Amino acid sequence: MTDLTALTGQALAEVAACEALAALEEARVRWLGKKGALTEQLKSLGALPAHERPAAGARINEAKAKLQAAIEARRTALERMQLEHELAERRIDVTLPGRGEEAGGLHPLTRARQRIETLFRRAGFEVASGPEIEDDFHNFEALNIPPDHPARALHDTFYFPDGRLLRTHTSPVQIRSLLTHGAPIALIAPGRVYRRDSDMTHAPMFHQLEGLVVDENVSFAHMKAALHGFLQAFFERDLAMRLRPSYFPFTEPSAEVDMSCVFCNGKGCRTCKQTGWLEISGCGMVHPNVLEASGVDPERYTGYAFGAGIDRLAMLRYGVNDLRLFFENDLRFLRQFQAAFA
Ligand code: 2U9
Repeated sequence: MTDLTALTGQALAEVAACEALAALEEARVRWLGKKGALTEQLKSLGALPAHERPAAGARINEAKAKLQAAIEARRTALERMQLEHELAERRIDVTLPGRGEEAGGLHPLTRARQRIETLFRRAGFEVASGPEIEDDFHNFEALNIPPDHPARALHDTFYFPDGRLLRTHTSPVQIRSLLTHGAPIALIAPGRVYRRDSDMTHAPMFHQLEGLVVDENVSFAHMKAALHGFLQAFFERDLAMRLRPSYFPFTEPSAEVDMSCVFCNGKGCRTCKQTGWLEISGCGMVHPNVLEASGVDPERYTGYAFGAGIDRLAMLRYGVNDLRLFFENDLRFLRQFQAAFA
């Protein structure tokens, strides 16, 4: 066996001379690692006569423990030196003011949607949602829009190669709800919808609110009252509403919903093009074919449905004159909604 005392002395001296943590780690591996000099000593014990082995082993372990302790002590000292050095180099002025936290806010379209949901829940409606990628049946067929129907052209649909599509309205949510739960039912379906048009007043993705009530003896008068009540609650004012005859494949009879202009109270202004009225929604009695396709007996049940643009409702409530502002996420615009309105 090499002289253990001399070897230990050399190791301790090397450790004491280390000026950096990396060098200390190298020394540790050199002496105590798997192939380290002191570890090798333990391996050579086998060469000694059996009665000498326990004492020699104990001495080697003692030397290893001593060196280990010296390395730890040196590491602590080097770490402290490094910290002190860094503290001296990088001064932090703890008296400087903090950067501050800015309160976030909900997007105006989210606020409008939540407001709509609260009002309809209060009136006994459920809030339903469904997939944005739909199939032909739920988006068109079940809504009385067969493949050759001219209304398909108006929808300007985004198709996937496999024939699936981005829903052009949230009506498929109602179809799915009817198929799953049947009648009676009262729900609204707010959500994103997609159409291939984009200009000053149209975005390829916009937000729709649709509603559906199906029960025995549901009438056009129920629909009119529900829509008028909603508009007055949403805009928080006593506004007038009128219905004009219209056509949708999924409702019969169908109507366009106008409300008195919220900017001029019906007197006539730029926004309502001097008419005193704003187009806000479409509605009608659910077509018997639609009830049938959804597994509901049209002889027993009737229903009403309506559809409106959430983006348009939000523009009118918050006085926003350009739809694109909702999609640009300009903080100067969004900040104005932080606490101003519900
Ligand atoms: C089922 C049955 C009937 C939904 C309806 C409208 C009238 C309507 C437009 C308003 C502006 C869409 O956002 S918009 O472009 N919608 O006028 N939507 S009735 O009718 C349904 C829906 C589901 C089962």
